[in-house]
Amino acid sequence: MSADRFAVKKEDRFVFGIWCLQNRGRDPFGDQTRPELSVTECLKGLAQRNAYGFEFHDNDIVPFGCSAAERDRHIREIKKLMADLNIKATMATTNLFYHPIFKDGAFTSTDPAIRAFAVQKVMNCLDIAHEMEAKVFVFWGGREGTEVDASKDPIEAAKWFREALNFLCEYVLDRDYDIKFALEPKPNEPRGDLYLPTVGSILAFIATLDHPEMCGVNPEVAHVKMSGLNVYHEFAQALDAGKLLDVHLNDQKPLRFDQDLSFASDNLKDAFFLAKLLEDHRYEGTIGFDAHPYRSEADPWDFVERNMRNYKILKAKVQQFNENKEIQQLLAEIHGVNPDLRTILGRYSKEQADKLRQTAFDVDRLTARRLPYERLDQLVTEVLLGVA
Ligand code: GLT
Ligand code: MN
Repeated sequence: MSADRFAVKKEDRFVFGIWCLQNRGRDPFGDQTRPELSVTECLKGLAQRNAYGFEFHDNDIVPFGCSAAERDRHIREIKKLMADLNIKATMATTNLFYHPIFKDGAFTSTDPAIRAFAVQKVMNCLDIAHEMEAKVFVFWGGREGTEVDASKDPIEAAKWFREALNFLCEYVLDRDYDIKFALEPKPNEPRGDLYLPTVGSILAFIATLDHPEMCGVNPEVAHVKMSGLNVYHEFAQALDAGKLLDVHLNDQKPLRFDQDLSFASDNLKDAFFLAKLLEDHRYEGTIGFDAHPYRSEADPWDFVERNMRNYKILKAKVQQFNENKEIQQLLAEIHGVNPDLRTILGRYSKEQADKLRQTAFDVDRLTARRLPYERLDQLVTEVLLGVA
């Protein structure tokens, strides 16, 4: 038997949103094209393929409005299945976007009763997350936004959003749950404009919360590309801040409607650099995929397999990049200049400032230095195309 070097292992920590597997191929212009899988079928299929775990919304596993007894039964059954299949629930999130009650927002609805209902729904979901031992709890503000800016003041909306999150942080502390919050940015869709559209806006917002240490970011490739931003840089911003708690890998053609394509199916280079970021900096969270099989697929399994496989292939390419002699020589040349000045800006002191003032710079020489980026970039292309 020939060993597949890209065979998925538990330690790859691959997880999928249940909603991705249950996606029925419906879109705004057409009806469903395949049957919805049961949660049991989803978990069995993931376990068979060695996925580490799954992410879920409250209503993916407990129907909206069901009784307490029904809720308990669903959770009991799912926990048994998880134990039998050796598969973990790694992230939980609340569906605050599907039910029409949230048509003008959940935490940022203009109606305080709806805001309170949303917080109550999240509290119930936090209880479920705790029971399922999910440690990351995502907030994707799918309905938090506007089409009509006359309808609400964004400062007021931010205040409501903050109030809800502060309340929920206290709830987690009060219950002593081992759970952290991860906010997921998106620029638009389903609302005309969503609040908290980018990683940077979320980081700035977190700094205004009562418990910033409990909150981080869950960036998604497609959402970054919908904004026309750089995927590598956006994810890096969260990682640099120590706030990258979860990731949603997928793909997307830039500046279009939310496509939720498979990871690395649109732009290999973007995907490569994202894998490089996560591998080089030893990101420790799970590798989550949030995408949909093409509408033309009869079931999600080729989709599941290719997402995990693409990550593993790109991870191998990252290693190849890091071990490529010519690439490393070029990088050493680019970064190896003026070693004696490397720490001059280190930490400010009067002496350091004097030293800097007295340093003479050869502007012409610095300007003229060689930056072999055409060659460097070509080598990336050759690594990716398998000819390096
Ligand atoms: C929804 C959305 C995703 C979010 C999920 C969490 S659900 O499908 O498109 O980006 O991560 O609520
Ligand atoms: Mn997502």
